[in-house]
Amino acid sequence: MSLFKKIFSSQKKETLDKGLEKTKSSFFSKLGKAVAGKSKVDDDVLDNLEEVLVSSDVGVDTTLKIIKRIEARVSRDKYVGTDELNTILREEIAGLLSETNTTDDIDLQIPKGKKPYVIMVVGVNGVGKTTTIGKLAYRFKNQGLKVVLGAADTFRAAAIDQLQVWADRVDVPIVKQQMGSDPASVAFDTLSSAVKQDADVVIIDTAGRLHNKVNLMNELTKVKRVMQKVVDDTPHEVLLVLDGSTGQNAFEQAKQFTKATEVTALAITKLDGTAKGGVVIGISDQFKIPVKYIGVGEGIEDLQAFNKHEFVDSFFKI
Ligand SMILES: Nc1nc2c(ncn2[C@@H]2O[C@H](COP(=O)(O)OP(=O)(O)OP(=O)(O)O)[C@@H](O)[C@H]2O)c(=O)[nH]1
Ligand SMILES: [Mg+2]
Repeated sequence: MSLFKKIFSSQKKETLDKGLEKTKSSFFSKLGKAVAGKSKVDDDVLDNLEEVLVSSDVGVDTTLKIIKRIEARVSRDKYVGTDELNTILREEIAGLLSETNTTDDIDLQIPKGKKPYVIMVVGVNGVGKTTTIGKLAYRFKNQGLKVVLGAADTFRAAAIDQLQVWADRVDVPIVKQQMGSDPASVAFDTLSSAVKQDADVVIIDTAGRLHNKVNLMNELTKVKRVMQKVVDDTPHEVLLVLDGSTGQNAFEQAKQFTKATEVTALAITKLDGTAKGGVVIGISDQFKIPVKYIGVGEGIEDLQAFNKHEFVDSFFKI
């Protein structure tokens, strides 16, 4: 590894460590209380552990799965000390993440043959779609890819302006129309322009309001259909953005969006400043859609490609 890469990856690790700090400290202080005065993992400890996992937003189903697996180990090995609990938990969580993130690819892979590669970004309002798009554009541009943004959230004028700010910041072209115009038409224009410019990646922003779920989902379907008039197998990715700090609410949103549209990748934002980082584990397990990115701050570089090994390392590093 080059020196530059080493420095860069250690900085990245630091941001991840910092981003997960709140989740970790809350989790381990609860875990400490759960095993206080106990040397052996018994039913009491498992009950307490269950509570710790649920209250850390891992979600009930995933928690039960983890507890069952630990129970099986305890009954097999007869004596399992509470001092081993960290290691066991770490192994089980790493195992769960590997079931969904099956490869070691840690970024959306942009295949050479598909030009433009179209990523449609969806999610309810305020979760961090536009910010994530800006950070992603920066990331792809740094990889030498030509990026075009499409402002298909035409619901609010500010939404278009916000994407414009990111386009300027990253210095990539944006295709937009006026507020209130048809999102599908913006998406169509964006793809046409991207084809003309021979762009590598297109990222489409979409509106996230859910007060009329049926409308929103119909709109997404229409955007998809119209984009297919330009490039027939688009979108290549539907990236669902979830706000990690909303805990169980993020599960609910994932449920609704996956019902309505085929989601291929997840980005979980705002993990900095929240103790609810356990959602990453539960959502990855429950929806079997790979978490591809995590947001650990508001800055342009605060989007990390999700690396399951680093995540677990960082989480269990005391
Ligand atoms: N701390 C932190 N803040 C974030 C992160 N990602 C986004 N935000 C902030 O969350 C707020 C909402 O982000 P937007 O990108 O506007 O969200 P959106 O989904 O596009 O929202 P709408 O356009 O209203 O649907 C902004 O203040 C962002 O700076 C993150 O990873 N960490
Ligand atoms: Mg937005």
